[in-house]
Amino acid sequence: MYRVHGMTGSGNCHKVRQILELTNQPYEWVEVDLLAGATRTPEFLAMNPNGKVPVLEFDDGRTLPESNAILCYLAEGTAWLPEDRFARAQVLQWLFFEQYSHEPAIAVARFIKVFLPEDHPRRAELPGLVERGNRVLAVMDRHLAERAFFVGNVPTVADIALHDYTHRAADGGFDLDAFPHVQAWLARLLANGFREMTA
Ligand SMILES: N[C@@H](CCC(=O)N[C@@H](CS)C(=O)NCC(=O)O)C(=O)O
Repeated sequence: MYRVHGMTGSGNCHKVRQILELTNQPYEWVEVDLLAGATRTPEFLAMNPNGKVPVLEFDDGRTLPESNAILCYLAEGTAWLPEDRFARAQVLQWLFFEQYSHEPAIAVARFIKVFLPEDHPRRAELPGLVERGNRVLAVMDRHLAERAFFVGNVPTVADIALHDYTHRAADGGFDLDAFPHVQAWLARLLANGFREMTA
C-alpha cells in the first residue's frame, strides 16, 4: 500500500489522491503540517530534499516527490496515461504547462489570498498574477473549445493535473465565467468521477 505525505487544501497533493481514487489503488494519507515546519525536518528532507509535499512512499521505503511525476507513475498501464508515443508526449506537454505557467500564477494567487494575512507584502503580486493567470485560462479555453479533454477522447493525467487549481481559481480572484469551455470541462470531469478539493 502506498503512503501519501500531503497537505489537505493543496492542489498538488489532491492530484495524488485523485489518481489513486480514480484507479482504486489503496493508500494511507499522512497529513504534513507545513506551517509547523514538518517539511524541514531531516526525516522529511530524506524523502524529498526539496522539502515539499506531496511525496509518495512505497512499502519498500522508496520515495517519489513531484506531483506530476507521481501521477505518471501511478497511471502507468492505465488509460490515464496513453501508450501511444505522441499522445503521451502531449500529456507531458500539458503537465509541463501546468507546472511552468498555470500553477505559478493561479495556485500562487490562491495561496496569497487564502493563506497570507491581509497586510502581507506579497499581496502586491496579485494584480500581475491575475493577469498572467487569465492568459493561462484563455489558452485552456481555446484548447477546450474543440475538445472534451486535454488529450484524446478520454480524461488523462493532464486533466487531473489541471483540474484542482482551476476549479479553485476563484479563491485567487479569477472569474471562470469568462471561460465557458473551461467551465464545461470542469463539469465533464465531475461527471467522470473527479472529486473537487474541498479545503
Ligand atoms: N512542483 C511541486 C510543487 C510542490 C509544492 O509547491 N508543494 C507545496 C504545497 S502545495 C509545499 O510543500 N510547500 C512547502 C514549502 O515550500 O516549504 C509538485 O508539483 O509537487
